[in-house]
Amino acid sequence: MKSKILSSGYCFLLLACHTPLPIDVSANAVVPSQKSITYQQMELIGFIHFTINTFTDKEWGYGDESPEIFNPTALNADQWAQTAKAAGMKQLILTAKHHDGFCLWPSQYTEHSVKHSPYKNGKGDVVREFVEACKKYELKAGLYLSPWDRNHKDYGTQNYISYYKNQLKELLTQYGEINEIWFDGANGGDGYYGGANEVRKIDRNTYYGWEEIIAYVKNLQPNINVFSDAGPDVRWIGNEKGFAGSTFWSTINSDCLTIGGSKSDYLNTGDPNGTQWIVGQCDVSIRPGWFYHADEDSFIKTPQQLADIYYKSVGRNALMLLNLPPDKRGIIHEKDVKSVTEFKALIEASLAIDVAKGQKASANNYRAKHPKFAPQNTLDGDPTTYWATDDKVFPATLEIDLGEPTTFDRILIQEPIQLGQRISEFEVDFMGVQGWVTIEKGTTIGYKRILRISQINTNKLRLRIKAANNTVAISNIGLFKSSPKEISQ
Ligand code: FUL
Repeated sequence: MKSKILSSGYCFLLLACHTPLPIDVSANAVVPSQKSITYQQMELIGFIHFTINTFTDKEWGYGDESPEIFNPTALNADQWAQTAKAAGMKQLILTAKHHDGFCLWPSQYTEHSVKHSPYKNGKGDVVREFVEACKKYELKAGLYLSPWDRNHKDYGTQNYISYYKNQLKELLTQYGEINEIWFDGANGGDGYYGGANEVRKIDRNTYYGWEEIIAYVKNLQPNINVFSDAGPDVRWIGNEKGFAGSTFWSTINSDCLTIGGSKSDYLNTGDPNGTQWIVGQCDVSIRPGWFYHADEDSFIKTPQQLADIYYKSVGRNALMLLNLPPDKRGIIHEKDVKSVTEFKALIEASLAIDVAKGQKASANNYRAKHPKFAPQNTLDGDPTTYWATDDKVFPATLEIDLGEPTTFDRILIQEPIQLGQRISEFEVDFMGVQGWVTIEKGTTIGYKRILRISQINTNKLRLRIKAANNTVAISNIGLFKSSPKEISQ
């Protein structure tokens, strides 16, 4: 009996030794919230710039435009949402109010709105139509409410701040769930201002009282994502071309940021020592302007140009926010629809077949030799599983054996960002006839990095991570051969 007990205890001990509980990879001090991860996973979202400017052929209205000018003949918010959905977008953001102050909804706080326009005899509400269309097509809805208002007589005084908050309250309480509020950085300057026709300057740091406005917004919609130059949830990328820096950290110090006054280079790269996680968003228009202008009908970005932007935004750890401005009819022009639809098809074709999937992965080290951290986890398509090394292993080397010579020119790499953003230097090699050849040297990876390399044919690929701010972890690697329709940039 005694020996039986002894031997079963021995067995248990043995088992415990063979499957030791691994010490988990420690998370960074700055990690994204689940809300930020879900936001980042949208990857591609859209902008709808539409207002009185569409009818005056301007980019910035002065604020003295008559609401009578706003007269779309065939407004169809379903067509906006349908186009966005077909293009693979997950969210749309509408300019509820641009700098000219005209409101696309019948605000009770101003007469400068759709209620004095011929549209539906003043009974229309474009914000409502927009939100309903988004719901119908299962898109998240976002709203742009310009902090600058060139129409309002009180702009520059505290009365205007109360007006602005009242408008936020209308937008965030009357239309159901709003996933994003977009605070633009342009503010102060000349305008109509209720007939004063003058220049009004404001102090960007103090005038709006952003901290209080943001708290007010979050109180109305606790799950909302607030966009601005300074976040707090989503931040501008520092240019309107749609390009994130080739080094791009989701971490940044918001103390160094001011809405309307942040350094664009800093926004464009982020900060490895940043104390906040603020998701990067790359805004860009499909046309030269943000609003529709008939004379730009032949300057619509091609599917190839849009694909290039996709690689420089989504492929660099940020989101792509593509503007599709409706025309005077109130629908997205056929040429824009064609281009964005073809762009979607192009990206889909380029990233359709992952030749690494199901192949063999090995590494110079994996944590405690435990399956939870095995290199094979990078090829399972599951973003929650990952390969991780023991602490302080540099370089950390992951090798993919493709079994036979295989052709590809796109390399997709992902970090498990729930642990933070870590990698700051990596290299990629392929097996050539005479041994390993380096084809890419890079810095950051983050949620997603897509590398465009010249086409290679090889049976082995190697990722060498040379530096990181914490233990190395990679959740996913994919190898693809791009569509011949895609012109490499
Ligand atoms: C800018 C604005 O001034 C443009 O008109 C546009 O709305 C763009 C997205 O943001 O700052």
